[in-house]
Amino acid sequence: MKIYFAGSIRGGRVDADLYRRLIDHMRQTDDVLTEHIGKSDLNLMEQGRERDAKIYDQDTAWLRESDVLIGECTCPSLGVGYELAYAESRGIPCHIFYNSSKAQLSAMLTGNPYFHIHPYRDEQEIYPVLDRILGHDR
Ligand code: 6IA
Repeated sequence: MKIYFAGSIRGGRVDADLYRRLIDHMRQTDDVLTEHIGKSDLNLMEQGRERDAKIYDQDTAWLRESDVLIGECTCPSLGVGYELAYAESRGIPCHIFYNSSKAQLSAMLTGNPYFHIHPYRDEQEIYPVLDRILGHDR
């Protein structure tokens, strides 16, 4: 499966290591188009309209070719919210994970029956759910 993994970048990088572990897990069996989300050395200060336009074009192209969007939404991110709406408008299945002991999700996500929402309290709960979504029940 082609997976679009969405996680916060300019919204904050507190969960970057978690993103990397989730991406590494999914990469064992599937194709993660957005591996960079888990990188620890992203230069968040680097910006510019031209550069950002390239990022937008690339990410929306990847979204259109993905089979599923997996979002980690504990750390709120405008970009991830946008990607979720973009995926919904194109009928791409969306699975949203968030740590319910650390964050409350926006009602615009929890209130929308299109989204599959997976609250967790411990990271280890995520992996079997991911395997089931990707069709790798172990
Ligand atoms: O609003 P945010 O920056 O938190 O949005 C994060 C989401 O937007 C992620 O799921 C990404 O798919 C996408 N995104 C945002 N910035 C980038 C990016 N920047 N590269 C690729 N995808 C991005 C490169 C680093 C940049 C900060 C210089």
